[in-house]
Amino acid sequence: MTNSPQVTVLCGGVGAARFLKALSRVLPAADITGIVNTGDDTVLHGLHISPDLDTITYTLAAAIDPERGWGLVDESWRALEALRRYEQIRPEGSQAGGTWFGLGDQDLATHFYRTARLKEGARLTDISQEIASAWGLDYRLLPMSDDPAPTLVSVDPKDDPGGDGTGWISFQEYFVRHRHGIAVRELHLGATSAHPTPEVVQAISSADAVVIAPSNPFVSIGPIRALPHVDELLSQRRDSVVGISPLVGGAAVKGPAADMMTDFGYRPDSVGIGQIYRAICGHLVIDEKDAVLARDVEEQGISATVTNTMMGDPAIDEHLARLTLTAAGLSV
Ligand code: FO1
Repeated sequence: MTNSPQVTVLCGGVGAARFLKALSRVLPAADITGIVNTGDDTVLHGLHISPDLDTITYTLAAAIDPERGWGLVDESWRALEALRRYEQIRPEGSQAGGTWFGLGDQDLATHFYRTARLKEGARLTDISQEIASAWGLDYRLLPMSDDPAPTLVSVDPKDDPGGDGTGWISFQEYFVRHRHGIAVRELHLGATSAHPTPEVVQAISSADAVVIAPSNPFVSIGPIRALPHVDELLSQRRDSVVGISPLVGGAAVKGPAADMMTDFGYRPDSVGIGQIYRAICGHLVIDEKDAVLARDVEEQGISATVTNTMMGDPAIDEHLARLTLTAAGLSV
């Protein structure tokens, strides 16, 4: 009997969660490692929230709310509603009791547990695995770092009237409070002064293939790449690294990726994605609706695989997972 290959996936939130699920149709979950962006992490009400880890855990456990794509299905919001009482009386300048970030009653349990374990001195790496086990998952889900690595977003201060006037806001303020509806001028990736964990270094170096999930290249994959040594490790094994484009027909399946491509001077399509990834990946999977772009992708020295990347149907998911691994040189 031959061992099944070990596959590592660089992950943001929703698109990555769907791809990990798709991969489990062709590989045992225990052979799949997700390295998950923590640049989106935030502390609210004293609670440590790791949105991408949560979205992936809940999706793989089939407990995610399918409409929202975040938080738990059949959720109730009584704690958040109760907070509104305090939000009305807090002194000017206080952030206490804010209700702009939706924390459901059951979801709070995850943040309680993570925060309490961090206070006990546990590593986010171990805690994330404990949470995954509590949800019955066999996947290995690794935060990209145990160090804080917050992504900060620079916007026009006029677009952030209640802010401190600098225009620098946290990622969640940009994404949730402003519904990612304002232009981004610049990003500051806290990951540049954080460290990848030994588990992350090992998962990138020793996997049989590395996949870059269809996630935002700047704010989901960008922080993982910004960790010291990660780009170097990926470029050393470029031929077995395959990316999946998050853009289909010039638009993101979810989130602000296409707008950010334009904000940062890239073509908002799979050719632009190829430009961003060409140093670290040898292959790009693009959607069949973008088949005409395959030649332009390949002109950048990246092989292009064209298929349906819109996940959700079991047969399509399995086909995408197989083609992705085949592009990386594996036979599954
Ligand atoms: N996304 C929203 O658009 N609105 C919310 O109120 C919100 C709350 C939230 C709570 C916990 C959690 O784990 C995720 C949550 N998200 C929410 C999703 C999340 O903030 C973003 O989708 C990601 O950071 C982008 O990848």
